[in-house]
Amino acid sequence: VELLAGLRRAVAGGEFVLEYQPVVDLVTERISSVEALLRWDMPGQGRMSPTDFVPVAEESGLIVPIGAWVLSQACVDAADWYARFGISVAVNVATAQLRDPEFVSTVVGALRFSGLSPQALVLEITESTMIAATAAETDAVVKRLEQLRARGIRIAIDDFGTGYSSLSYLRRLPVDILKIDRAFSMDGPDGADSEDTALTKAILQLSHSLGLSTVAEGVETSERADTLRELRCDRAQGFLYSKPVGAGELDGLLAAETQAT
Ligand code: G
Ligand code: G
Ligand code: MN
Ligand code: NA
Repeated sequence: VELLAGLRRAVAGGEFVLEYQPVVDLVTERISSVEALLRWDMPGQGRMSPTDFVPVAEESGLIVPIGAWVLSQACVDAADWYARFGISVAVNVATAQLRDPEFVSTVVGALRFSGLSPQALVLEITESTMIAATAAETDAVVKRLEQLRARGIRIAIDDFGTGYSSLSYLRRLPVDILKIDRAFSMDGPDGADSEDTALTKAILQLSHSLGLSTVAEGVETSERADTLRELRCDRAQGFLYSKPVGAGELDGLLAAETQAT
């Protein structure tokens, strides 16, 4: 209850900030996009991680206004990076946002306000979006995603491989990008064990045969990056390249990369 009251105040009080984690092209090793990650700076109490407050925000429905703020802030920040560096931005979208009939106009509004090109925006949804949804809800979500894609916005499936209905879900949802969960890069000496690598290989074959672009999450070692490159994974994200950083720091990373060429 206390957390919920705090979250209500946070929306109005400007207590949220965004960090950005680079996503690197495995061939060029340059930043091609960033993922926006929400942080809550509680006055006098430090920063709280989204894993601790997003579930509460989802249950209470507060994720809808919070998510609208995330979208508009991320689009404003990314408009500059896209213009200067061609970088796109990925925003996490909760199930409650996708079920909101106003969601398409919220996204379109954020693009208009910021001037960001729809081609520079990716929406990350998770496999759990379809679990416990009625057929009518599923149809409504699919229709919204199709409307967004028709405008040039891309859709990514986040944390792929850890949910329940991965394959049927891929058939149903209009998606462009598949993000392989970091669980597949975490367990062994090169960051993954042989079983993880076999599964990663199968996921990459599947995604490529469906014409999807691929991002591996949680890449912490150059050995893992080499394996992923050999398996033709397109892009990677993880501590090997950068942890999530503030907008100012990301700006510095992008500028340094441009100077290096
Ligand atoms: O980077 P980090 O440890 O903070 O992310 C933890 C989790 O919180 C991730 O699963 C991520 O998808 C989720 N998350 C981060 N930012 C947002 C956001 O803006 N909206 C939603 N719905 N989830 C987010
Ligand atoms: O949206 P998603 O569930 O992918 O959220 C990304 C989460 O993963 C964030 O909490 C982020 O801080 C975390 N993360 C990003 N890179 C790495 C990594 O290389 N290793 C680990 N263990 N966590 C990571
Ligand atoms: Mn994500
Ligand atoms: Na993820």
